[in-house]
Amino acid sequence: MIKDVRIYSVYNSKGDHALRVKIQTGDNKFFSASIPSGTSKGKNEAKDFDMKKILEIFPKVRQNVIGLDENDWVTADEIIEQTDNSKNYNSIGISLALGLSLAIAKASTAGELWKLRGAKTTYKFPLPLGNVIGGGSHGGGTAWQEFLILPYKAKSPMEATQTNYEMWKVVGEELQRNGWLLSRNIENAWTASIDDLKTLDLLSSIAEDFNVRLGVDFAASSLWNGKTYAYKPLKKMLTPEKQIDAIVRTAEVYDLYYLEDPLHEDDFIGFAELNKRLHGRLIVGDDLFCTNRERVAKGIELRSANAAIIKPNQYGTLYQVSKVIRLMKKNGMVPIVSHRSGETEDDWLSDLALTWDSPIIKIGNLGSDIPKHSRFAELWNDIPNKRMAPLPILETADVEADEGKENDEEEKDE
Ligand code: 2PG
Ligand code: MG
Repeated sequence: MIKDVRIYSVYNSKGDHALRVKIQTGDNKFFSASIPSGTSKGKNEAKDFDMKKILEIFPKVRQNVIGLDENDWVTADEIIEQTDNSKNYNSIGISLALGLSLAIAKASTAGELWKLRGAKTTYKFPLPLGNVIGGGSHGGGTAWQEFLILPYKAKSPMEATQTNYEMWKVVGEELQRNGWLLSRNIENAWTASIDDLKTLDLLSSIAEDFNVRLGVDFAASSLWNGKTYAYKPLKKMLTPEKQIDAIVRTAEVYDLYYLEDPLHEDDFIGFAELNKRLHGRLIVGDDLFCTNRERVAKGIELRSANAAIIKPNQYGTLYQVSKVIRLMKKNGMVPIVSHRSGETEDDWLSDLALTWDSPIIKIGNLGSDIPKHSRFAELWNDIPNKRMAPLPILETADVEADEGKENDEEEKDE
């Protein structure tokens, strides 16, 4: 039984406030969770509050949580949702709702969150998608936000982390050697004075030595002005049609495997066109979906994407997010759990990637998301039945949907 709940204002990697929630169970054990925050947020994300407001709301929420059975995390999440009783966590805010949900889920698994959905025959460790050069609203010279690498041949999480780190270092040296290096941004990605395509020229010349596939988070909503995509550094405007053509060309020329938010967050139809034209590559919705169940359902219906970013603090409690993932898997959509650009010391995202069978995890390199990389190294040691997740096979979406069924029965029906 939950005996007490406390909250703290701690820090994230941007130096801003982050919420930490700590619960005390009847046997005097403590479990806590810290919540990150984003910079380039989607407009459909759940409501979040500052600490002043959270402190005002907290006493009422605390009363409802004290006395709950920490071992029944699904019912606890339902009580948290009832306490909020609004559409988008408008009354208690997402940080408090998710912080409680995570702390309780940690308690229900004695701190081993990867066991949340029971034992699996094999645990598939996700491939880490690492950010090497950045721009857009995260800071940097490029219009596109993140230039990403995926070490698809790695045989362990440690090898994958090392590959991403080594390549990040070589990219930095090359930028320096050419006089293009500016600095590092909030995700510890290099920032440079070269444009988007020159950045891809550089990365593709290095990628082969490291066995990585390339990806980009275009974060296109930050370029969209309501009519056109504005590439300020190039003094260029692209109509939606021209943006689609440019994305297709770029994906083919540079053999991009991963394309996140290539269009603005309301263009479900444009996404569907790209998804059709770029067969065999991951077309990923982040701001497009905001992890939101209704938006994901719309994307499935319109075939807007074959993958979606899962950021729990965009949407809701673990139970709510689990339901979104189940919907995706049933429809052959790949879930990709992701950090935020303002991260904390917490490592729950790594555990969730395992419990939710996310074949890819989007996290920073060793310089920015250390706890999550270290958690994989620890769990790789502890879990006997494991392997690295293979690259999702995009041509056979039905196979992916079937694989998802293996865990569906473990969850309560809606
Ligand atoms: C993104 C993320 C994480 P933010 O756009 O994918 O890299 O950024 O947390 O700022 O939304
Ligand atoms: Mg994104």
